[in-house]
Amino acid sequence: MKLKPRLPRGGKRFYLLCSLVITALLVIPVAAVLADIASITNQIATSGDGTVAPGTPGQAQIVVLPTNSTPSGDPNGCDSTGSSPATATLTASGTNASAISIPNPSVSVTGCGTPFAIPYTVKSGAADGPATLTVTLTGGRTGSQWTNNPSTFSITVKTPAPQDSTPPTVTPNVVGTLGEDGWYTSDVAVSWNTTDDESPITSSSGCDMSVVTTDTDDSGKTFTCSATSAGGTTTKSVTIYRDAAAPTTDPADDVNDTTWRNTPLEQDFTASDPTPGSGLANSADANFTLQAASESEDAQTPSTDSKTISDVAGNSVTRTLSAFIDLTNPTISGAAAPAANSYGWNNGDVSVTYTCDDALSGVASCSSPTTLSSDGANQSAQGTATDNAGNTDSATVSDINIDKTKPTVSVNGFTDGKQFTLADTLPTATCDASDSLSGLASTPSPVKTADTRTSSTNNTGKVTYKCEATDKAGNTASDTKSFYVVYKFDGFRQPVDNPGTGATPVYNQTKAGQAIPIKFSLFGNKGLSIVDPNPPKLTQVTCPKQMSLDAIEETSASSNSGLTYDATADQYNYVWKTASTYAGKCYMIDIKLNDGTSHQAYFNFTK
Ligand SMILES: [Ca+2]
Ligand SMILES: [Ca+2]
Ligand SMILES: [Ca+2]
Ligand SMILES: [Ca+2]
Repeated sequence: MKLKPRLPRGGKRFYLLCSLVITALLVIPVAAVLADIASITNQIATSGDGTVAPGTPGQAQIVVLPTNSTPSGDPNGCDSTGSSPATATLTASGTNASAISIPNPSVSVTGCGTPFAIPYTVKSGAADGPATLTVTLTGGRTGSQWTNNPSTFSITVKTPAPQDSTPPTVTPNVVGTLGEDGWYTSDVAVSWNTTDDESPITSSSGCDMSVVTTDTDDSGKTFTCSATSAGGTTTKSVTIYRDAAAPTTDPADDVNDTTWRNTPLEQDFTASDPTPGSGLANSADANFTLQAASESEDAQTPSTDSKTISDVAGNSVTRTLSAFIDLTNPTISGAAAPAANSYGWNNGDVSVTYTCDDALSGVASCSSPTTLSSDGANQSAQGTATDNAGNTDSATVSDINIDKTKPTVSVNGFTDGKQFTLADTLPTATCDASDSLSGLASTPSPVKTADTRTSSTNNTGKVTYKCEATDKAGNTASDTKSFYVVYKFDGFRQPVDNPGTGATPVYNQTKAGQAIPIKFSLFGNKGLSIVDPNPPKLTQVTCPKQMSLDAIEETSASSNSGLTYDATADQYNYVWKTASTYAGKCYMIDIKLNDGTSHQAYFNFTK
C-alpha cells in the first residue's frame, strides 16, 4: 500500500522505558501542505509526541527540509546554511510546563535534511499532566519564510501503570510533495509515532526518522517500525514511491528553425522516463512527431507545434518545434519609362523597372531594370521576384512599341534642280511619304518654302517645295526640292552655230577683228538688262587639234559692241567686236542671262 500523509494529532500519553528512546511523531500541519504544495517553504518536521514517565529523558527530533518551490520572497532551496545558520529553540508550555527541564534549549542549524535533536528531561516526581513543547526556528537566509514555524508537539507526564494488556500504537508520518498516483516528486521524510497509554514503550526498532532523497522504481522503498511495551509489540510498514525527474526526449531540446521556408518542418522524437522512476503516463508518447506546416502569423512569430510528456508521478517536459513558414508568393509589378505617346509608341529606348514586395519573409531578389532598344511593335519584358522563403512570382510588361526610324519622304512632281521655261506648264508638287513601322501620323502636304520669281521683272527664278513627314512615334523627316523657271531659249541663231553634242564643241571660224552678230530669242521682249555681266565673259581656250569648224556666214557692219532687240524677228542681237590679236586663237563666249542660265559658243579666229 502507498501511505498518505497524516494530520497532526494531539499529545499522546506514553511511558519512556529507555532514557535514549526517541519518540517520533511528526507534528507538522500536513493538511496545509496538501492544500497548497507550492506554499511549503523550508518546512520544519519535528517529532516527540508521546507519553513520558517522570524522571526520564526525552528528545525533540527536528529536521529542516529544503523546498524546490519559491513563493514570493522566500529564497529557493535550503534556508539554513553554514553562512546563514538558523537557530532552533525548544520551549515548554501548558499545564505541566514546570515538569519539563531543557538544559540547552537552542541549537544552531546549518543544513537541511539531517535530523537533529534537542534533549529535555521530565523531572522526577513531576505530577501527571500534559505539556506542550514548541520548536521555534529563527534566523537563516534573508527572507526565509519557515513553514510550520513554530512547530509543536505534546507530551503527557504519566506515572506508569502497574499492568498493560495492549501493545503500543505505531503510526507513520510522511512529509513530502505528493504527485500523481501515490508518487512523491520531492524528498520525503518518514517518521513514526509510537504511543501506549498503559505502559511505557520499552524498546523500538526502525522508528528513527528517515529521508528518501533518490528516485525509486515501482517497488518503492519500504520502512518498518516496531515498538514494544508491556502490552506487546506492534510492527507497521510504509512504502514510499519517489520520482522527481521529468521524462527526457531525443532530440533533447526544442527545435527552432529561424530560416524562412515554404515547406512544413517535421521532427520525430522519442521519449522515456529515467530509471528508476514511475515511467511514462502514456506509453504512446514514446514516439511522437512535431510538425509546423501553417504559414507564420508575421515575421516575428514562427509557426509552432508542441507536446507535453508526463510521467506517472506527474512530472512533465514540453517539447516545442518552431519554424518560419511563408507560403505566399511575393508581389512584383513592372513599369515602362518613358511613357508611350498618345499613339502608344516610343521613339527611343524604353526602360522597364520592377517593384517587388513581400509582407512576410521579405524580398530576397527583384529583377534589375531591363532596357529595350530595338525597333519593333508589341515588345515585352519580364521580371521575377523571389522572397526569402524561395517563393517566386513574375510580371510581364507588354505592348511596348519602339520606332526610332524616320519615315521616308520625298517631294514629287519634278526632279530637283529641273528647269522649266516661261513657256512651260509648271509642275504641281506632291509629297510621297511612308513609314513601315509605326506608320505616318498624318499625310504630309507640300509647302512652298521659297520663290525668287517674286523679285524678278521677268518672272524667272527658283521655286522650292518642302515635304515633312512625322511618324506615330514622333520621328520626323523632310525633303526639299527646287525647280527653276527660265527664259525659253532655243539656242544661238545664225550665223553662230551652237556647240552641238559632239565630243568637242563646234567652233565658229572667222577672221580676227570682225564684228560678230550673236543672235538668240527669248520669245518676247524681256528688255535689255537680261545679260549679266555685260559685256559677256570671254575666255581664251586651247584650240583642239581637230576642230569641227563652221564658218561665220555673216558679219556685222557695226563696229559697236552691244545688245539690241529686234521685235520683227523677236530676237536679240549682241554684236561682238573682236580684236585682230585673236588671230590664230580660240575663244569661248559665255552669255549669262539674268534668269541664272548661261549659254556658250566657241570661236576660232584666222588672220
Ligand atoms: Ca498498551
Ligand atoms: Ca520520472
Ligand atoms: Ca512571401
Ligand atoms: Ca518610323
